[in-house]
Amino acid sequence: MKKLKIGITCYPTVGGSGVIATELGKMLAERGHEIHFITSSVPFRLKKIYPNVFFHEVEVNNYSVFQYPPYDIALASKMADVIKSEKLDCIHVHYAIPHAVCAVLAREICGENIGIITTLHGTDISVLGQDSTLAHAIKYGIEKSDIVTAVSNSLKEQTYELIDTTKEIETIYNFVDDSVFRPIDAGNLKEQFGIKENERVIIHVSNFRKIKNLPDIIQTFLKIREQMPSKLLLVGDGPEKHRVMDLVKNSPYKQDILFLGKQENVEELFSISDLMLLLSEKESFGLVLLEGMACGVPGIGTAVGGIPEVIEHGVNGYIVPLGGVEQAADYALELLSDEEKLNDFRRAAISASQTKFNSKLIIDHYEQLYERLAVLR
Ligand code: GMT
Repeated sequence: MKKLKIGITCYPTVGGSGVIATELGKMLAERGHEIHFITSSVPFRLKKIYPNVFFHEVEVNNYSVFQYPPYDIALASKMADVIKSEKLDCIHVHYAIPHAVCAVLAREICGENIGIITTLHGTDISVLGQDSTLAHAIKYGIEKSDIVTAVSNSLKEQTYELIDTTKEIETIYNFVDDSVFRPIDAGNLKEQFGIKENERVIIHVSNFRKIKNLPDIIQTFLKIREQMPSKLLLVGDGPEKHRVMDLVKNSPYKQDILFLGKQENVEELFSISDLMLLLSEKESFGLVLLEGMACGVPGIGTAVGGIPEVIEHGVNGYIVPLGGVEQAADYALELLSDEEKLNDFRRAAISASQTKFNSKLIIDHYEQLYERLAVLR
């Protein structure tokens, strides 16, 4: 197979879309392709040095005449430079807004026939539900892309509902790096957190945005804790954190809720966990569920967006309606008190991460799309 030169643009900070874009870049580099990240900072999971991975920083000059720094124009201009100077075969952008629109503009600026692949991750489409002023720009970014993918069937359908387009959208599920996300021996980590042998460990990992519905995570845990010795690990940080701290401050089980903040090696925390909760109001996929599943942690998630495509109800986790705190707690208690069933769910979770979400097959799929685009050059 011909080695390709692929440009990748994403939000490089913490977030599932940035994780997927970065992991994709790393795995493609390991297959010998040349990867050019065009982003505002080095993607946060790009820890290792690869001789065939390059980073092109988008710098925005904040001249006093500009009311807002022109990031999108700076990005398009940088993309145009890199397309020309590095002779890219194609460019893969994550998010229609602003990245797909910037890529289309870059193509115009440099006057080259470069193929654009856009992956939709959810937030730009769900924002549209509230902010119709961006509708035309999102539609334009989607329709001018050569290939559009979405991370779940649910997101694909939602896109068609909100955007009047006949553009073909292909679902390509998210994946995880299974050399990192796998059951590992976390040594005496449980002990270090003061978790006793007889206690079950429940974990929630997110950016603590309102849509992550933290109050339901707390309510569910408190119902579990009333019946069973257990600890809740809350991993992450964000706008809702203080509200959540307020919610638990008068609870008799306050000491069983551990706020761990942002953590780098979440796989170690998954490896001491028995169950994950993701009770979001919106979620196009829920990458964190898959990370946990690959480490052998079954999840309970809401019947929202792509979550039911990730969790197979009654096999590797449970699906509850949004706001279904009672059901979530009942399922959790049932599973956590039956060792045999829990082990079956753990095995099924690992198996799904290796089959339905097999990283090798998913990278193969993206590679085929890049090849289709490269022939346009
Ligand atoms: O969910 C977030 O707050 C971050 C956002 C992002 O841009 O990373 O996540 C979106 O993309 C992820 C990767 O595809 C998905 O796993 C998340 O479900 C999706 N978030 C939403 O749809 C709200």
